[in-house]
Amino acid sequence: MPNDSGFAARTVDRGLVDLALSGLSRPHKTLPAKLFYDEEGCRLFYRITALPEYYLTRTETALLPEIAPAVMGALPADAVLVEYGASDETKAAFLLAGDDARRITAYAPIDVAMPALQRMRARLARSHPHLAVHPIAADFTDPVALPRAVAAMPRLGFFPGSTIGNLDPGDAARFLALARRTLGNRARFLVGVDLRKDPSVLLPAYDDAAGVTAAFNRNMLVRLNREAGADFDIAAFGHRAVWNDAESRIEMHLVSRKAQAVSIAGQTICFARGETIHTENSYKFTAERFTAIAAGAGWQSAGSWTDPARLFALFLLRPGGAV
Ligand code: AVJ
Repeated sequence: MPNDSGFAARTVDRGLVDLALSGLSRPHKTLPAKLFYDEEGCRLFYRITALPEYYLTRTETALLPEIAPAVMGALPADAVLVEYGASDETKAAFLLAGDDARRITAYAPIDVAMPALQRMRARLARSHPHLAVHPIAADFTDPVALPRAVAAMPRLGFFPGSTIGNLDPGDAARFLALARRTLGNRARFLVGVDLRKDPSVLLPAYDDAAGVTAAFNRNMLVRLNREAGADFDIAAFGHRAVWNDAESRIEMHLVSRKAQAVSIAGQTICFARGETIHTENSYKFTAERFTAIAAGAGWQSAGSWTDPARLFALFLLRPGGAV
């Protein structure tokens, strides 16, 4: 609808504007990693998972069918699989394929993107007709209420992909404690964790030769231009991946290639040449470190598995530990 000035009003997502401005007003500019995942960001992430340098998805996916019997065999009958950050059912399907898979009779995928959840439900109705699917549209770092239909069932939590590495240590501990409450006393929780390793392996995984990760990083600015009324000159920002050894994390930054000013919904943000926007942390864990964080959140280890090169690990947690 035309406004008073005669121009078509542009739809601006106020929440997104506030989120962007708050991060970009800090002395060290930041933007939250969850802003990566619009439709195009999800597409780019899928391309990342298939890159030769990005060993994470491939390694975890190879482990899942191997460990499924041990994970599923320990479950009580009539359990619900609760997946945190489930953009599709590919990984869950490995758990649902083994001999003991029928112990899982319900699946509650949690994700912020409702359209993806709906598509998933439609596919699962064909591929797993016996499974009751209860999509939950939510940010998994918020407290999640499980649907009444699954409330009485024992729960297997599933948090693959080392998405936990996106959370700062305090947030990771809080998330695990929240999941401990949501999943209850008869729970098991299977968590995928990327392991600490040589930066010569880590850095290319976050700065690939084909430039897909660079496009994924820059897409955040494309999104702000479209949805937050911003005017970023996309080509004026470079992609940089950094290994921060003291924090044990890969950082992704967008580097301003020149001194420039950007407007976001009418507010001006100035960049010096070389100044960066910190867009993501991806923490890498030792087994000891992950187990310690989990213990602090009320979980103890019920098993763990890794690939021969020790790139990636899956931890099966059960209630216990210090809390
Ligand atoms: C989806 C958070 C696990 O940190 O490896 C991939 C996201 N960022 N390449 C990761 C990501 C850059 C990914 N996680």
